[in-house]
Amino acid sequence: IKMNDLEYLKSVMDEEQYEKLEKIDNPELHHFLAEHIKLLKPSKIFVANDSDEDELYIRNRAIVYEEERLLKTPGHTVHFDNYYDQARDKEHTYILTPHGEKLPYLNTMKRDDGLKEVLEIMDGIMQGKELFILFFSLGPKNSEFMVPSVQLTDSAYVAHSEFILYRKAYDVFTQNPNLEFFKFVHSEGELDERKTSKNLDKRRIMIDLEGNITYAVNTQYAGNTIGLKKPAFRLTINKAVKEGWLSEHMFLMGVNGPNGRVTYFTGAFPSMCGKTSTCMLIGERLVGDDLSFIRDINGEARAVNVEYGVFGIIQGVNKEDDPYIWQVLHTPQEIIFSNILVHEGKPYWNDMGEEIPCKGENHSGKWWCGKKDKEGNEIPPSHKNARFTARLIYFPNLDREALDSKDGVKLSGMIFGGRDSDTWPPVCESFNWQHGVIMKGASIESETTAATLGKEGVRKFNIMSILDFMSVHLGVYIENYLKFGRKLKTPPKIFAVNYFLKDENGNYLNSKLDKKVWLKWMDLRVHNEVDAIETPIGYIPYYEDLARLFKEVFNREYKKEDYEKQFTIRVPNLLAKIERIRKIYGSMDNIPKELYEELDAEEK
Ligand code: SPV
Ligand code: MN
Repeated sequence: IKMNDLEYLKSVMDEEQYEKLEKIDNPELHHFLAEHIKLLKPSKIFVANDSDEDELYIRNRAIVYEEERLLKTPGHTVHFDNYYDQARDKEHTYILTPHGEKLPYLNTMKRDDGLKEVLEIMDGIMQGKELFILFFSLGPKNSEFMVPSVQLTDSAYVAHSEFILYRKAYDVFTQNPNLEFFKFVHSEGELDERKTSKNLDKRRIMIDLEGNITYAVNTQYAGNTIGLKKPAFRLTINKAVKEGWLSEHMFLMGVNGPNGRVTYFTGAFPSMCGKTSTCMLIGERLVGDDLSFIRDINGEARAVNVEYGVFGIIQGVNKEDDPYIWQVLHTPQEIIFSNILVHEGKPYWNDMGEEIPCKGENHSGKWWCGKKDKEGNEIPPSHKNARFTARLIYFPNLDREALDSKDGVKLSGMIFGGRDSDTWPPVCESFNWQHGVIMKGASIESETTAATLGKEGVRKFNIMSILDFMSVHLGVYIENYLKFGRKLKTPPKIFAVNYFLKDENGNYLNSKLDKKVWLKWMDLRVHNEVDAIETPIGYIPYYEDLARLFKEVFNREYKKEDYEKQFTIRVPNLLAKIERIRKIYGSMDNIPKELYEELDAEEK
């Protein structure tokens, strides 16, 4: 007998779970679920609505299935990923294109081949497991920004993380018949005795732009598996380009100005180049630390945080430099620590500014000081990419109103940063939108750090710090940016910052906190409250303004000789950079002519 999708769902689910699906009038959803349940073959199915009860059920499942363990502080848990599964797997992440077209800098595969490969791996993969069906929204609910999403996963840890990181949206599905939505399918696959994914050779992340669906399999690391985070990001970049808005790898923050004025900025930085430390600056307002949607609403650029929580790097978080994160990590709230060291129920991580015990359990299993891995490398207390997962509402610096605003906040400035020891000044404002998009955003180069494999200090091209997640042709992406700015009455001002300039002896020219002064200067520029020096690369600050700001912010003297070293326009290095960028884009077709015009003008 041929059953329709709802009849099929009813036949494989408990009554109570089925009823939650029946309340949603959406044949496409029912079909998607039926097809994937037939494929994945879970032994049990749980559908979560927005109730506290269902959320608690998921949290408890993570403990029952031993994907998380309780720590001493109430609400705190720890999760471990496989030792070789603790960062994004770029090599096995594919953008599926109709005919396997190669796109510059993208890892692509022919759609049919990619789907066949991943669906074969996933066939029957949830036998003996419980499938969780979850509903969330990217961006504020019932707003112009909202992208409703459904996640399927057999990992209670992934499900739990999503309840911390996103806005629950089962109600959006019940209230809106035939809602369009994004689909994320994940299976952690077979687990080993430590409850970490075992078959890493069959780890795949497939991004199907045509179906607005992503698959992740045989991995637990959140950057691969949390559908709403980086898998979704590839889909939203594609959607934004098609619809004429921006989906960006950017923090969103408010800068406090005179007389209670708040000015909002987004910022894009490659990892370990100051993104989190900028949006968490003491005395300013946090809205989001990773992903922003930016839309044109009545001719104004408006921005929202896509997420509702933080999946942040924990290495180096200490009481003095990161008071807000430190406070969050030391209060009894729901927090998942991942790939850190646990000893007697307490979490420890590298460079936390406290004594770390020489034993415990960490991302490598049972751990002791001096332990080496298979490759002979000494294993530190925590993985360099160890993380915490926490709700934004617990951050004392959160701008809650901005986070919940359905119209987002008015975006006045965009900041692009990178790690650059010898070329860019610490802060520089572009002449206009086009100049900023091309010469600041599309020309980002950043030097590799010890955090990634390979040689340190090698410049790497990273357009808008988004290259790892790019899902469309770079020319199309740039074109969309240029068009977006033309629609705005007053486009946001675009700035480039560089916190990493060095002198001839290799010493940094700036201290870690100087960025606060650059931010205050950018705020004044947005409001036309200071003049600036016009240079061939854009506007730079006058010494007197910075000296005044250093005094105001830190009560510190800013030496003229330091200013001169930092803000010298390094002509030969800048010319060399223009040549490198021209070469990079020269190897691609269909790059907007404006890009070459800007490069030529600056060179001249
Ligand atoms: C990043 O690497 O940019 C992150 C962490 O935000 S991940 O979720 O792994 O992408
Ligand atoms: Mn990120």
